[in-house]
Amino acid sequence: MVIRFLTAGESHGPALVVVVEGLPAGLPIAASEVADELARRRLGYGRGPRMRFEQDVVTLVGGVRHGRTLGSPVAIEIANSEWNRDPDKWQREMSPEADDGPTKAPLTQVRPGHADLAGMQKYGFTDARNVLERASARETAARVAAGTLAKKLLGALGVQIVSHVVQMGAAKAEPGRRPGPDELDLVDENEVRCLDPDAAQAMVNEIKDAAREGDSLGGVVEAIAYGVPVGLGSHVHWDRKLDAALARAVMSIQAVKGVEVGEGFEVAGRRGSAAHDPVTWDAEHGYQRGSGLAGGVEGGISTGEPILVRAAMKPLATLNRPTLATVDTATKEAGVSFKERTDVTAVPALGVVAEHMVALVLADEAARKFGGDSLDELVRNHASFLEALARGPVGA
Ligand code: EPS
Repeated sequence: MVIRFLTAGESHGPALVVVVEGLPAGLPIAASEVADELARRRLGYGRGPRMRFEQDVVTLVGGVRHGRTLGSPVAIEIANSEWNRDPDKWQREMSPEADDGPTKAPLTQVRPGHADLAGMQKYGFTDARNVLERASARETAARVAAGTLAKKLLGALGVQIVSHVVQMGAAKAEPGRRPGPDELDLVDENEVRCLDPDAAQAMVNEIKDAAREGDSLGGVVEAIAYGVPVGLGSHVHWDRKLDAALARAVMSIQAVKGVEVGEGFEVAGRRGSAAHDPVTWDAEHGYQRGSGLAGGVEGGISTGEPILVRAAMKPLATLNRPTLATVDTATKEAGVSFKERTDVTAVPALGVVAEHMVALVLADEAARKFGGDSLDELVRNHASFLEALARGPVGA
């Protein structure tokens, strides 16, 4: 890996932090750009109370000077709004000091579907809070911060990544209408981040119904990367395949249970003669694929077509009216799972997080393919590859 990142921090601790290593020097970045992407992550009808008060205050702690990266690791801190605003609520409960005992009763009515029980068994905990604080999707804020840098790097290579919601609970958008590279603002204007107005209304209604019943909703998003050059990833080894890297990155997002590249599941039911994108060539555009069935990746290598990644999120495991059958790990008595503050759905936010995870994978692969210690060098190498490709044995 050339560009890698590590996040740390608990949902209700003082802050999340992320360190991104391997970025070239000279990449322009402002804390406000990270904050803008974090604000997009808070969007969406059906988000919980935290998204209304959370400020996501961003500090660039290292690796950036006068608005540009230095080539050293970039460290970003995202403060948690409640820590100082309501000191009695979390400061002692989440204190790292041995003398500060917990202020709340241990959480033992573990939530089916969350990391609670398996995490307690694995780490030997008696309080699910030791697991849930890190398992929480709050951690995706740190990923979005790292992904903002990746998006900026890709932007310098002409790559743009967008996302949208195509399914919320049982409400599905008409297939085929996808945001273009410049339509991200249009998607974000919609309260469920869906471009199909009828489906968007049906999605809002689904969320209202679920909210009324104290229930939660999952759904499906698509992330699309435009302008990705041919040649990222490789067929030569399993862990160099671009689609595999994308699937892993997107599957790692909290509550995602399915990932598809292109029309992976659809084409499984077709004959081979109707399952592959025809290759065409003309002097103006070079090689093109007549359809997007492969999702822009063939043999683990980007083809130059838009890359399409679809992700399915399960309904959140925390319910506002808990009805999921469980066992209290302290008493072994049957009951229902505990209630934490939660969202009715986080599917609109999933799209934003998926964009950033896709960006991190593509930026890493671009840095590997084109190399360079400065952004200028990386951009030059990218341009030189494309020129050589046009002149090469098979032409562009
Ligand atoms: C989230 C923050 C969390 C949850 C949610 C996602 O904040 P809090 O627990 O303070 O409300 O709202 O996480 C879950 C629903 C979950 O099950 O983990 C966020 O910032 O995305």
